[in-house]
Amino acid sequence: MGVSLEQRFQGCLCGLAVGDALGGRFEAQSAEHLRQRFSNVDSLINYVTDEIWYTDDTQMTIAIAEVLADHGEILEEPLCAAFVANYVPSRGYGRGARMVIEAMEDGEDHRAVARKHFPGGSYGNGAAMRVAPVGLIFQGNSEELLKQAEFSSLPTHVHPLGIEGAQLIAAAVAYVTKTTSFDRADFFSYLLSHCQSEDHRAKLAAAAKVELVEQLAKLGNGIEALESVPTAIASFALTPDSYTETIGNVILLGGDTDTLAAMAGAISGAYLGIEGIPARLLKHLEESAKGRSYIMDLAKRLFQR
Ligand code: 8NA
Ligand code: MG
Ligand code: MG
Ligand code: MG
Repeated sequence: MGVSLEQRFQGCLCGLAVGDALGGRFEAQSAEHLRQRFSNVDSLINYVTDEIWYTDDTQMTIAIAEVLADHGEILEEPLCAAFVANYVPSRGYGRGARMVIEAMEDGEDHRAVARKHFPGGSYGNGAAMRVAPVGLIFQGNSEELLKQAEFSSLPTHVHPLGIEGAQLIAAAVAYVTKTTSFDRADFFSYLLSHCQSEDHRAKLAAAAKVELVEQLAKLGNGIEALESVPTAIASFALTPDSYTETIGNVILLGGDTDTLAAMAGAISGAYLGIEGIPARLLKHLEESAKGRSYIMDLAKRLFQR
């Protein structure tokens, strides 16, 4: 497969944004309802005929990518500043994330808010949904990859499962960015080698066994890292050669559709490159100040790093 590294960087960020924007149209709907509306993935994809707008998932990913492009690593202060600068609450943020970012905005002790709002910190998928650029930049160094993924989580997610979800998505992006011919068994053993908790290990083992679209649902479609990260990974591994199947199959699960498709889309785009995303979908991605052109350019800046 002749995909350049630069195309993979663009594929990853645009794959995330398009997945988020398409999935965002169906957030919190049920699988039953979606299955009635769309008989298959093609009908879901064909539904896109006008501009699609991304949500918090892409907005926070842009913040992380900006920090990496400027500094080459995750630094807490610039990262919090970038979260605040990119914050548009109407894009749909998790309850905890909103409180933490607003504390940052107001110069309050946001770390205390992040630790206290949920007991033990947030195990939501908010750190995982935004971590993909870390996987692109630190693809060559596992130890640094895990550390940087953790740093990118900590401002909002201090719960070990919230952090580990981010580490797994970063590892998946790193793995596929280096891969030209996808080997499913090797992919899952790589991910397991980057995973400590019994909870995520069990889910990853189940994800590795998924061979039919119908089996994805049992992995979960929720807002928690554990109920969405393994699902997104399994969807990519099921259809590595199709971006639309990878995002479409998780959107049709219902629930946290934007985040499932953002994570699955980032991995798929990093593997297939920008050419793997149908031009028709890409064309409909919002062209706002930080829309399609900005995201493409940000991917270039990251690549030059
Ligand atoms: P978060 O940190 O607020 O966590 C998300 C949710 O997970 C919380 O609201 C809780 O329900 C639950 N949760 C997390 N940790 C705990 C805990 N320790 N104990 C009990 N419950 C807990 O936000 P986040 O950034 O992790 O969330 C990411 C999600 O928020 C993504 O799906 C994203 O798309 C967004 N989101 C937005 C909307 C919206 O308003 N449009 C709806 C759902 C999700
Ligand atoms: Mg969202
Ligand atoms: Mg405020
Ligand atoms: Mg979501």
